[in-house]
Formats: sequence, C-alpha cells, structure tokens
Amino acid sequence: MHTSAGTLADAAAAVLRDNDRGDHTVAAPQLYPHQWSWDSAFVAVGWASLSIDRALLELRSLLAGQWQTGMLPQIVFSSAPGYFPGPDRWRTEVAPTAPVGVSTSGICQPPVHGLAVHLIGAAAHRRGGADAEAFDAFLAETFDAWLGWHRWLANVRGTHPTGLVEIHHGWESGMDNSPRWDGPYSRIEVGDLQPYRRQDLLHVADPAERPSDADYDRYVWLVDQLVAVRYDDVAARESIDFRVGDTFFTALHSLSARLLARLGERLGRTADAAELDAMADAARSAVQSSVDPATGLARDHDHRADEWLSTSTIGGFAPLICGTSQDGYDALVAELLGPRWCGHPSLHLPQPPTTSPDSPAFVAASYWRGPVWPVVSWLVTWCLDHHGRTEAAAALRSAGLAQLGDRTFGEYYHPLSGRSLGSSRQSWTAAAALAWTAAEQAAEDAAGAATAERNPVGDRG
Ligand code: 9WN
Repeated sequence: MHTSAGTLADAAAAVLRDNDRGDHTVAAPQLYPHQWSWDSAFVAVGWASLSIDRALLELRSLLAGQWQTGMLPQIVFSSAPGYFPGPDRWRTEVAPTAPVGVSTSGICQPPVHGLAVHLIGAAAHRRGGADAEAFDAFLAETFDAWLGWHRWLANVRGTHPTGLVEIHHGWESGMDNSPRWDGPYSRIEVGDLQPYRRQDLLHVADPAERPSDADYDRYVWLVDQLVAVRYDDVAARESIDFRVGDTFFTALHSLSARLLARLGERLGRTADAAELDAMADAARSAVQSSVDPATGLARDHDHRADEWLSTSTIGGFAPLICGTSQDGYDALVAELLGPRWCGHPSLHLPQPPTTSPDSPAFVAASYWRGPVWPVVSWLVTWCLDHHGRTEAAAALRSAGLAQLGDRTFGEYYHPLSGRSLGSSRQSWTAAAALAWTAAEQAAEDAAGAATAERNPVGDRG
C-alpha cells in the first residue's frame, strides 16, 4: 500500500536508520548523541516494525548499563563528545554498584520498558518463525533483569507512605522542566558549583525552547549531591534536595510490571508473576490515591515539603496509563478531550499539550511547559486503546499523524502553531510515527475484514 501514511513510515524508518549506531540508537543526531533509557524503549517499539532483531538489540544494549541494584540508567554513554553532563561530571565510577566497563549516568528514567517488551513480543509472534523464536529466547534471557528493575523501583524508590515511586532529579521524570517540579525546585538552594558549560543551546533555534540557566544550576547541583554520597540509594534518599513522588512514573511502573507479569507466566515464572502483579496493584492504588477530588487529576507529592503538587499538567492523566474505575476512567477521557486540554480552542491540533493552556504555568514554546510531545501522545493513544477507549484513541492518533506530516520528526511541537521545536529527526518521534502507522493499518485491515464478513461476495460498492 502506498498511502500518505505509508510514505510517512518510510521517512520515519530513514530517521531510525540514520540515528542507528550499530548496537544503539542515539536519541537525536546532535542534541543527544547517546542512548537514553525511556527513548530506547520507545525506539525499540519503532524498530519492531522494521526488524525484531534490531529491536531486541536496542534493549540488550540498554541492559548492558544496568546497575547492580537493578536500576536502569537514564543514559548509556557512547564515546561521542558534545553532551553535558557527560561521564566526567556524573563520575559514576565512585559508585560501588555501577556497571563495570560501561559508562552511564547515575539516575533513572520512567519504566516504559515492560510495555516495549510486550509490544515487541506481540509483533514477533504475529510474524512467527525465527522472529518469534528470537523473542522467546530474549525473554528467557532478560526476564530477571526486568524483574530486578521493578523490584528496585518498588523496594528502594517506593517506600514512602504515599506509595508513589520517588524520583531524585527532574530528569528522572523525563519531563525535566515541567511545572510539576516548580515547587520542589524553588525550594533548592544551590551551593558552590564547579563551573560547567552547557552544550544543548548549540543545537536549538531559540534558547527559550530549552530549560533556563537557573534550571541547569539546580540540575547540576543535584548531580553533584549524588556524587557526594557515591550514589548510595539510602544516603541519597536522606540527603538529596529533590525527593518527589511522581504519579506518572508510578503509573508506568504499574503498567510495565503488569505486562511483564503476563510474560513471566508464559515462562512458567508463576511466583515472580504474582510479585509483579502485586507491585502493579500497589502502584495503581498509589496513583488512584493521588487523585485530587477537586479536579479528578492525579498529583505528584513533594516528600521534602510534605505537600501535594497540583499544577495542571499531562502528569495528571496518570490513571489513563495504569487504569482506574470505569467512571473515573471515563471522566478522565472526557477531561482530556475537553476544552481545557485537547479540545482547547487555541490549539493547532487536538493533541495533548504538556500543560493545560488554561494554566498560568503554560508556556507554548518551552520544552515540557506546554508543547506537544508526539511520543507522549502516542503513549496516551496506546493506553486508551489498551483500556478499550478505541474511538478516543483513533481520534488522537489521526491528529498525531497529521502533526507529523511536516516530516521534521520534531522533538516537540508548538501546540498553538504546530511548529516543530527542539531537535529535529528525533528518534522517538520517528518511532511514534511507525507505531501509529502500524496501528492505523491494523485498524484499516480490521475494518476491511468486517466489511468482507458482512458482504462475502465482494461487492463493496
Ligand atoms: C536529559 C533524550 C532526553 C529525553 C528526556 C528529555 C531530554 C535530557 C536533556 O532528552 O532530556 O535527560 O538533556 O534535556 O527531557 O525526556 O529522554 O531524548
């Protein structure tokens, strides 16, 4: 088939191939010349449309950076120069639990990997043959690593009474300068900082698209605080200036643990599957308990200040990821599609902005403070489908594909004008395009099959 969706898929495949460095895919060609944790999970889903082997290799490379604690690091560094903070600032060699022979950062990112493994497995088994065998071997080989990652999240990062998984840096949320973190960051007093030079501003059209210098001082300060305790998990929890229960992260932990539980059952790992289900249940309860009765949106919790954080951001839709009651879910879908979010009259396309345009914290062109991130939109559409809201998913998917029609594969987009922002040829945006076009094709095939069943003589007129 050669529809415009097919052509977009070809262009997206070319982005992944250009960004392929053999055993890993750089998150973006210039701005991010290394392998990022949650990017690589989304990217592996994109690769699965093209090659199951390449998708599995992506995840294997990420796992090579896993810490002895179970933590999957935010970045697995290559030798490419040009990114700050690089290995010399992270200094993870001071940590007794860091991996040997692989250079990584010392924090983590949201656990979307279980979702990626699930989706790659489904694609591999649809194809059958050598692909299905390769996936099954991969699953048997890596299951303990994924289990270890979720155990670390539950047992080391999930001990606060709210039950939310705590993060120790805004970078761990993946939504670095989201207004979600304005309160906790405002309470940090930066001490003496060794000088540093930002590299990110060299690669964007306008510095206003990126976090500010004051933000970066805080980011680097937290890195230095972690180095000072040699990345010891318990010491970090006690001393770090940023300790926040992240509801969106927690919802992803729940979803991924749930999907891994089903894969574990296939391996005959019944007790481990039950443990993963228990983690998924506990995380989902924590997300449900974080919901603000006044708005219906989930909230993060500042553990240091002991207060709930209720800025209106995409993070509030966390229950759409891990599931909640039927009524709660329907209400949240209505809110997402309604006039404060995707249906806001000023939006270029009905896509979820990262902050509601009605919020005083909304900044249209600034990174996680307002722009639309196609990879997040894809995640939302997948979750809506997974939880049976296929019409809402299809509507957002078709607007998402329209967004990507400019073929820049922007890192994020201006929600009011539709202009591409940040890096272009961003790997996870290409992966979202591939996953969406595959879903669109599957929906068309299903509709075609239903028509054929109603009209078996083939008269489609
Ligand atoms: C810090 C790679 C990463 C994404 C994050 C996004 C951005 C890094 C940065 O790029 O963060 O991790 O240097 O700004 O915020 O979600 O994983 O694409």
